Amino acid sequence: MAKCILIGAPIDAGQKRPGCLMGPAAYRVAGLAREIRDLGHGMADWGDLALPDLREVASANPAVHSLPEVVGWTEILMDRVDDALSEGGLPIVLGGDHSLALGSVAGAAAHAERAGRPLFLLWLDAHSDFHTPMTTTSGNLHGTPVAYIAGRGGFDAFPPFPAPIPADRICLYGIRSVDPAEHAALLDHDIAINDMRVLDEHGIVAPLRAFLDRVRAVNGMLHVSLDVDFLDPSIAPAVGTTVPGGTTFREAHLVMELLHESGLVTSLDLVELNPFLDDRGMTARLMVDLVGSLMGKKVFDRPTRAK
Ligand code: 4U7
Ligand code: MN
Ligand code: MN
Ligand code: MN
Repeated sequence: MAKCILIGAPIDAGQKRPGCLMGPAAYRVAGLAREIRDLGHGMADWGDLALPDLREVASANPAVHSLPEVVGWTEILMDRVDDALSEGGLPIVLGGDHSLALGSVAGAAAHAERAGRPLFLLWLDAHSDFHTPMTTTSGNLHGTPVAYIAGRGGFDAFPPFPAPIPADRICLYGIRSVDPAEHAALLDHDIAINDMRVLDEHGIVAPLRAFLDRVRAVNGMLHVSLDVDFLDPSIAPAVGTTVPGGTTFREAHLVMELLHESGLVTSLDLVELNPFLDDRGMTARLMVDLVGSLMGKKVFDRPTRAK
């Protein structure tokens, strides 16, 4: 059984549409803690983090906004996620926009390095989030974490990423929106790109199993970053960056069920939920239900028979 640690990260500085900062509250209202406890796991809620005092940091790209805020969140999240892992916990970071992954994955990477274990990253998202602060045209830093994690340049304002994750340990899964600058950079990196075309053709199980096998083979740690827009907007409307053609209810649950069976997940982000855009809490509830599946909830629990 896992010891789950909820870490609220009410951050919406990584994009421009207000509302993501209500995410942690919505997950609590939707019963995330109860869902986890009822499955028999340990559960601690560390509450919401507060933004530390801001340092003055400059950006060479005038489009970038809220840089000091995002740097501040990165520093505190890095520290807290590292702490949660060091206590033997499974940190679940409640966002907040996806810029929080700059910090959460950095914290996991710092811990993995000390533990002497390789860290892998599964990025469940409609977007590749592979911009650097120099290439983003929207200026929204929630579109940059994968580049930071992979060790790309242009992040001078940020703490150096503890141990950049080699491209072949990163798996993008579900993507269907990639900007030209991201596309060009991705061609230079050996990242597994399971876009929706790949998932349509091969199904969602085989590419995920292949990645999980690679994690298992080297006793890796696995950080999963779940962006609400991974899901089709028809079942998950509460997100500012909807892209049609996302995963269905059952596909998303199957991903979570496979992750549970693998026993490999060591940290998790739930990001981009904007409760202000939700329809009677349906997206918050769905995200809680998905975490349930990730933590072992089954449609029908078959007792394993001794052979
Ligand atoms: B998210 C975008 F232009 N690429 O950079 C950008 F399409 O965390 C979107 O995945 C980024 O939701 C989306 O602004 C970031 C855009
Ligand atoms: Mn600490
Ligand atoms: Mn994202
Ligand atoms: Mn996205």
